[in-house]
Amino acid sequence: MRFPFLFATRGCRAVYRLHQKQFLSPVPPLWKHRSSAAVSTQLCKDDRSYYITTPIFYVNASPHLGHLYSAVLADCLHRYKLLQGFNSKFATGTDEHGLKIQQAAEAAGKDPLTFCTGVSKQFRHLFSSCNISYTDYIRTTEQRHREAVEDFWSVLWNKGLIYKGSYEGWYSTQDESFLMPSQVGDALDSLGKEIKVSLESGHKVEWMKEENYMFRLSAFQSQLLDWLKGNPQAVQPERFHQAVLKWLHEDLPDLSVSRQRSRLQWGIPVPGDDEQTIYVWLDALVNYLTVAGYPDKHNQWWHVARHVIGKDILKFHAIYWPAFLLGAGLPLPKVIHVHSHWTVGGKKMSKSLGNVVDPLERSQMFTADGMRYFLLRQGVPDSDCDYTDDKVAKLLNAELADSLGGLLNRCTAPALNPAQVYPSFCPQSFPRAHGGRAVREDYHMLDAVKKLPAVVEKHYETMHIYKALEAISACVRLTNGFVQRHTPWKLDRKNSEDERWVDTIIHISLECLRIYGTLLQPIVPETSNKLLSRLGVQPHERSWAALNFLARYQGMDCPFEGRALGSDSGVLFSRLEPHNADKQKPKKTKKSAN
Ligand code: ME8
Repeated sequence: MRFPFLFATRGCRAVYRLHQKQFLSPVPPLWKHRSSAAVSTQLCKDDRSYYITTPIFYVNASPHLGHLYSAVLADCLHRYKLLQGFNSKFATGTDEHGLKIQQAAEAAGKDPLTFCTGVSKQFRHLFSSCNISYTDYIRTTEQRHREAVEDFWSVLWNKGLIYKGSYEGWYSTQDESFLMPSQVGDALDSLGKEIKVSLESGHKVEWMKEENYMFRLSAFQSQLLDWLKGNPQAVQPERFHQAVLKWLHEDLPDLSVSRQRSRLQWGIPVPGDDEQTIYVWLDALVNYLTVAGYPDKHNQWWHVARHVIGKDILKFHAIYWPAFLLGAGLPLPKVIHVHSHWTVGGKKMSKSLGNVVDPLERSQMFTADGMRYFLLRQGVPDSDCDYTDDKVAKLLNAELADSLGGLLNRCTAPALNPAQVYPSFCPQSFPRAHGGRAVREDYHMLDAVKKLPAVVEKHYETMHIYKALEAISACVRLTNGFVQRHTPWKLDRKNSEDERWVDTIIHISLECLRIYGTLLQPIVPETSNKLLSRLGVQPHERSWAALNFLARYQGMDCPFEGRALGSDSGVLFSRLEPHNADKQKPKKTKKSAN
């Protein structure tokens, strides 16, 4: 028996035609899914486990700046949680199946696995060059992943959520995505031929019609709405949460989750049907479970999963993935952290425009920490940002070399700190009540630095890293202002009162630097290490719990007071000379962005 379904969308009618052949069992009751999500929230309350992921990246082309950005964001959150004493798992990796990869391997004249291994290694090399401290690097061609996908498929199948049908509609191989007619527009290809493209990505789409397996996505519309309405933090920032809600108020047709093997060989066969290959997005999304230990050992990690993704793959993560998970009776991700895109010269990076930024090359030019700092300081999750080499050089010179590096240099230079120690704080020079040598602005600075860890924590939690860095940078400026205001180099160390004041100024400045160095560890791990080592701060004194700014001012002991500084290993961050910055114009590259 056949049941035709017609889907109408914003004026475009009846283009998706789905013929249902089999109906195995009724859709499981809604309350079942709700209870699993509710349990997950409950379980998480006092949990010290944290699990963060990046998208797994397609291996059809070399890594580009956007890939590094996602990885740096996730790495920053992972490192931050470790500093807070969490047990954190951080996964990244490569997405290696699907038509797009099959075609790229063919074009390269390589067998698909050899091709994938080569590009996957490039991603790994980039990530290790940029200190991306993942704890698991997954490739979807691994056996452990295949087993997880097969199990996951079987669970959905056994629950009657997958059925054999036939799909007719638009498909974009570049995006590996099915599109509604309203998402498709007209365009001309490079030869002037009329083609259809995805309005969102600009990639070419083709009409496809084939027998395959369908997932009952439509059955989950109201549960997805309930989840999003009940968890306003589930998709962040807010504008993306709203975008998902909007999509969910439109049609939600069932989703094709396999392709005919004759068209797509490079993928995991459907269990029990060798004529069909599992749709690459279902395959890819399950990677997050594979890493967590699915199907047997995922409980510790799965209920605390957080995904960092770009805005381009929001629908897959905030609609398809939660629906699959609800179907499988698994908890939903705690948060989907979405970020916007990097453009170059105001345009999307693309091979044809020749404006693809090679992140490895840039991290060699600007150092790994330099690129990390730039991406996190300038990248705004809510809106697209434009990349230029000039901006990188200017920002790094101003904030890492001059402001932070200059402050460290001043306070540790033998001229001002001849004993090379963390000098004493004198409460009479800087009393809690006014009356010493400190002025109003100095109290304001102390107050700002005291509050800084809480401010940074708030922004790290919501992945507004640029706001955390803005706050740190403002405090660094205040500390530089403090030193500048009191010109300690003009004071006379032979006068004991002056000496106590000079020492107090340096003590406070080093305390500020210790706070900045500690808070910056997730952003610029090498530079922070250099800074903290120079201050003589031991590795076990670098956690969030050890922050405790200016204990002496609070009337407590300071473990650093009187301690010898660490050895001088040179400038904190070398200035980039303007002529270097000039040379760093975007080059044409052979590598592709999409
Ligand atoms: O979509 N700016 O892989 P992908 C910032 N394999 N980030 C960008 C970016 C840009 N211009 N371009 C890409 C896939 N990204 C799938 C994912 S997950 C189960 C499967 C980042 O290689 C961003 O995170 O096309 C985006 O979502 C991701 O790379 C897409 O990488």
